[in-house]
Amino acid sequence: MSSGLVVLCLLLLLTGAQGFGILPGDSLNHLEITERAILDTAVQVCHALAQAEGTDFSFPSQPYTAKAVAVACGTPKSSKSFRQAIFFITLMNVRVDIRHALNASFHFDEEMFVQGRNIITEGLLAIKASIKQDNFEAARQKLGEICHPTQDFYSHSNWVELGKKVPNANLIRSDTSIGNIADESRATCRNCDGDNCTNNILEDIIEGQILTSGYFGIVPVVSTKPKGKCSHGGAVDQTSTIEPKGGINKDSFDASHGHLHTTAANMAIAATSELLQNIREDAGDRLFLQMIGISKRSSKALCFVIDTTQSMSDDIEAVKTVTASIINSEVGTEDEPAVYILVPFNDPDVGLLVKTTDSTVFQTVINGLSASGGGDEQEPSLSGLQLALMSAPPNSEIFLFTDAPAKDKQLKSTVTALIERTQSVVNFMITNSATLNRRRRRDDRQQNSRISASDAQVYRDLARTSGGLAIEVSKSELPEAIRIITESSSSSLVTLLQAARNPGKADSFTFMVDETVTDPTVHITGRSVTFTVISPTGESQQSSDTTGSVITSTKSVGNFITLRLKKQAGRWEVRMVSADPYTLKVTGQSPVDFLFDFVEASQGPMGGFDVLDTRPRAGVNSSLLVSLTGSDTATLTEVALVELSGSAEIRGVVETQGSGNFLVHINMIPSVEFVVRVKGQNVSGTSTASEVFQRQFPTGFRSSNLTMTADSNSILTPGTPYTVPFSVMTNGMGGNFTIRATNSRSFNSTSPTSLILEAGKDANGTVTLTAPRTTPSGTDLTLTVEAEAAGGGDTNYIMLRISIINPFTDFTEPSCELIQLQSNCSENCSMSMWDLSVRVSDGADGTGVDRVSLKKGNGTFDTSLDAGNENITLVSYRASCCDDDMQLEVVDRVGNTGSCFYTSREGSQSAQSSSTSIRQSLFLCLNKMVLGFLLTQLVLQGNS
Ligand SMILES: *[C@@H]1O[C@H](CO)[C@@H](O)[C@H](O)[C@H]1NC(C)=O
Ligand SMILES: *[C@@H]1O[C@H](CO)[C@@H](O)[C@H](O)[C@H]1NC(C)=O
Ligand SMILES: *[C@@H]1O[C@H](CO)[C@@H](O)[C@H](O)[C@H]1NC(C)=O
Ligand SMILES: *[C@@H]1O[C@H](CO)[C@@H](O)[C@H](O)[C@H]1NC(C)=O
Ligand SMILES: *[C@@H]1O[C@H](CO)[C@@H](O)[C@H](O)[C@H]1NC(C)=O
Ligand SMILES: [Ca+2]
Ligand SMILES: [Ca+2]
Repeated sequence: MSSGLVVLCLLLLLTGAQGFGILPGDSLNHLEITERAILDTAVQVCHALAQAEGTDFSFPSQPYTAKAVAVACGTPKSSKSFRQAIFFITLMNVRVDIRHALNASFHFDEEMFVQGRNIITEGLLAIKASIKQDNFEAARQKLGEICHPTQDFYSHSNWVELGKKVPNANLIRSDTSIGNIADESRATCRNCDGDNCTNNILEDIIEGQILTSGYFGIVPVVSTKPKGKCSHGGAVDQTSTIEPKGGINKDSFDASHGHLHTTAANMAIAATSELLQNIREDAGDRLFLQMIGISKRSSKALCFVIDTTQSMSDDIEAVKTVTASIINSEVGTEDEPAVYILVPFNDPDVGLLVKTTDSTVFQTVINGLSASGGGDEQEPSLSGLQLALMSAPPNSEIFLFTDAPAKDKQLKSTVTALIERTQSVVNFMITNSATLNRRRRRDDRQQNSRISASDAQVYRDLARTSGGLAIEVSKSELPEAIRIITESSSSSLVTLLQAARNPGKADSFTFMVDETVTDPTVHITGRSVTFTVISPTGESQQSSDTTGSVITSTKSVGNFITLRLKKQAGRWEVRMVSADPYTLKVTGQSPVDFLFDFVEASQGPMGGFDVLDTRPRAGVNSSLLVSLTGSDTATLTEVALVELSGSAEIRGVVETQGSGNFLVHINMIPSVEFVVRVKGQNVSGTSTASEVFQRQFPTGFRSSNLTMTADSNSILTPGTPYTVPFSVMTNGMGGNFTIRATNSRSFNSTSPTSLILEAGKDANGTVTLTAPRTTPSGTDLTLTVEAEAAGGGDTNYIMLRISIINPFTDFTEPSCELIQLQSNCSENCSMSMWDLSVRVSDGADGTGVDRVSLKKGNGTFDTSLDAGNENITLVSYRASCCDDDMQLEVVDRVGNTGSCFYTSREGSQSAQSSSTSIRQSLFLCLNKMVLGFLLTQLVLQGNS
């Protein structure tokens, strides 16, 4: 560990258990570099937006935090989704060190400049395409991936040693020169002077401004490093033991070029910010902010999965009414869903799925629903739910309406896996169930219930795993039930406790309500339940008490009871008595919450931790990376994995990582379904009083004896078969395992249907799928591959997010052609004007000009389409001679962005100041016409 925190690269992971984190010292790692760049850029964008909208903006104090930035942006409730986006992007960044450890292109090692840049520019176009289709999760994944090489460039190449003061803007463009790259045969380094590597890059390389980077290898094979080339350096890099010895990386303070660590890290932050700005310019401010989790709307989706068979007409009417009321109360607020999703299902048809951000469109679609058909008394409800889970963003809230048993119960384990992976909450609104309170049965128009107790159990199990509720009511009670359950849905809803008992038994449950929690509410589902609620001061109220001071309101409908508690901080208790199965869920509103992922020590040569896309391994140790949200002062004190249906728990050891992150080591993952419960201290800013808080993650998790891995390029090209090789291994009993591959778009796919596993040995398979040629670029796809032991005892799965991107043929930004520039500027600039006209086109093979905007200059700016050729945009500009510079931003339809610079100044003044500003401007594309114009000026000046 003495080597400190390794930065920007592979060595990050080589120090062992501290794969990512913050050790003493000021070295910066990929996580911090990425987070700082995102925070900085968010502040800039929110500031620009506020200026454009004429609203106030107060800069948060430094160092920025997700919470403070969300507040400054005027969207305090986005604090959690912003943190979540940063968490995900940084983890996808760090993953590159594990998944692509030895692929030099991802790290700009071995002079792989062209290959490294291709990863960045192709990734950029994929991100832009995904954002255009509102696929923010896919965009974040790719962003994490390309941030990695973007940052490594400054640590692994000699850019900093060449004396550069700004990032290499050509790394986010595809048609320019990256720089003067050293020939393969050219020597670039000499031996270090012992441990002192400050002077090992050859003088002619520095003087000639020639770009090189270090070679890296974990085995000492001479052939991996051409003669005379620099090495990466450090204990693990075996090429650095071969002449020229030593290295040039700036990953940390004690790296070979550690004296330049801070410069390299700051340059990496600036370069990451430029990358983000480039995405912003294409996406626009609002969509860009939404991609990083900042929105004036909730980050959540509102998703309805509705049975539309004959018997459902009352339920559908109830859904229409409630949709209208949700939309009326939430539109324009921070609780308004980011997206609305509808999945109708009939028998046998499931879908079509409707996904829209427009509440009016959604209401119209819902109003258009009608009930008909359905054939027999069972419906494919789990197929509908499966489609919703695969298509909705993670952390969605889903409501499923049905009055029939699932016809497709075989999908239960697939749906359970999807719930775990997407951490979505599913509430089942079931009418016509046999477990209804019999007294109410008379209200029903349909006398014969179709859903038996065991049929309902499928829905109850899925609701419980998701942290949702299975509400069983009569058709006439449905509107009331929906109203109660949607009332408490809000973007700041937190879960304090959740438990289930099946079979029912008397049990007592305690939970902490902290100062930040408002509206503490208990939700109970079950039949013939009695309970006592005891407040922190010892007051109690029983279910039979109609008055009392502890419960402020009770609402009961069907099998569902909601109790609002008075606001009192401290330790509460609920004592439950019932012989029937029941569930208990305690929620509140609070900004303070947590996120987490299971992480696993990588088996690869580089060690480190990677986020699991699968269930964690049963019976062995494991780790969680936990991130607290909504508070800059809270700390985590306890993490426990608690059996969902019992009270046994396993506590972890918490290790602080900084930035609100904590690594938690668990000795043994439970072998039954469990939930993750945390406790912490919330130190409030205004007083010294500490507050203990408790939160629980809604999702129930399971472990597995199966391990699954799958890897593939995360970009799929339509019309071309896409293969995903995967492997499965069991640590339990071998045998014949069922394999299922499912994708969210029902694309044709092939995969083995079973694999024979021997204990401890892996078996391999491949999923091959093809997207139709016409699939739009930016479409997302989720693919789940499941393996299930005979008899369904043990299941594991892996879920991959794939972006569908059409092969780009357009890698060039639009160009500007100056038609005329007139400047009759006199001594007194305010008395005179200059004007110009420019023709902007994207070339014969281009996708066309998407937009042209004025980036600099306060003159009159106009654009029009050329009457003779729609692919040409004409620009006219007229400004005062006092405002003598203007800059255009030109963007094509796939997001290639360039800019064109013009000035009214003449002679030496013009040429000099223009070229300086071009060199310094980060996104300036020096297009050929402008260059021509300036060169003309230079030549003119030289002649005179
Ligand atoms: C390393 O070498 C440089 C130049 O060769 C010298 O200026 C510097 O003092 C040396 N550093 C150490 C720690 O010896
Ligand atoms: C894993 O295997 C062990 C031993 O074979 C067994 O006891 C345990 O139940 C299995 N766990 C799961 C989740 O199947
Ligand atoms: C494995 O099970 C599948 C179906 O469950 C069956 O089709 C296949 O033949 C079995 N394989 C072997 C080798 O028994
Ligand atoms: C899927 O495969 C079937 C048969 O191989 C073919 O008829 C169908 O057109 C394919 N569908 C798509 C969307 O490619
Ligand atoms: C499965 O694939 C992995 C990696 O691709 C390989 O190491 C392993 O030997 C393969 N196993 C079998 C049984 O083919
Ligand atoms: Ca049916
Ligand atoms: Ca173009």
